Amino acid sequence: MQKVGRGLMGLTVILLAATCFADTHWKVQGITPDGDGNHPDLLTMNKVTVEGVILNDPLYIVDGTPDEYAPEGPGGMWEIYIQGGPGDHAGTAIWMGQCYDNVWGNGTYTDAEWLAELYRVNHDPNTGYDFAPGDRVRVTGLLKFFNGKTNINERHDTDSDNDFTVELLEPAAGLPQPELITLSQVKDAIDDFIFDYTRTIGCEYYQNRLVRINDVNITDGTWAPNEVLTITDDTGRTFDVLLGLSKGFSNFPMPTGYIDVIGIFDQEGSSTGDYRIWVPSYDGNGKVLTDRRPKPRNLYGDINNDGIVDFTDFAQFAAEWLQCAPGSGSCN
Ligand SMILES: [Ca+2]
Ligand SMILES: [Ca+2]
Repeated sequence: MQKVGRGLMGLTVILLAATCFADTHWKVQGITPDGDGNHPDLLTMNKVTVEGVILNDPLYIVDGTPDEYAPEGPGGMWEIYIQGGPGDHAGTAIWMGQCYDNVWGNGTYTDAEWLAELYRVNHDPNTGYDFAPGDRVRVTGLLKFFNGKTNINERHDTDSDNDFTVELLEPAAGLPQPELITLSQVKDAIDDFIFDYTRTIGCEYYQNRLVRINDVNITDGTWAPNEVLTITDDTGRTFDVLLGLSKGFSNFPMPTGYIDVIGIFDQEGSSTGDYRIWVPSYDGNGKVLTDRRPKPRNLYGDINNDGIVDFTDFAQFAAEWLQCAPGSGSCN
């Protein structure tokens, strides 16, 4: 009897470890008054676990193309943002690069190894399910503070001990409703960033989460993938919008007049500034800078989404003939 009891206790401990020990994103994103990360495991080899909903397709924000000889690193990159659920008002970026020797790290994945790593983190290890925005997942890995936020990554080291894992909790849970904010909540009257290290107000409160800003104009910048636009509201406050790598930013014209913007509230640069809204993709709707996801009208050959299958679609098809998406498994 005693043996059975102990066995059950052991099983209970394992189950608890598997289900209950997730950190909140709020804790992971904790900062000092100077804006630097203060999670205790930034200084240990303890892996932390967070749970939340995937906000983006990695290929829409960073280039995953293998390049093991990238002269200045990091070669291919992969990044997703995970947003916490109710009661956990924060989120965490999960990042991976191919060549760390040139970017303050150790080791380089060969192109084949890199594609295998991409495949590994893009799929649930237990079922092979292919992750997409809106899936709820559990991420376990090491913490590293970089340029204003605490990320989960490999600490720039290809040693498999430094791997992080992404596991499926709920497929197609749905993207969170973007939180509606105004620029006056993140910029002050003289258009400086509002930084509050307690994260009660200002930019840090929204970091790594999906937000929506209504009724702004695009007033500066370049309309093309991976470029930065400036948006301005009627009070004169401005904000940077980083466009993702989606071909939507070249295939469709830039929306004009008053528009709304939906994107990931991001910080990259300093610890108390350099905030931006990162919009991964655009579907050409003309009103909201966002991608409402595919609208194929039951015409899967309508690549440019204009409601007719014709030579414009064929040209796109021909231009991408035999290209493959890194991490999909088709490029190996
Ligand atoms: Ca920050
Ligand atoms: Ca078409």
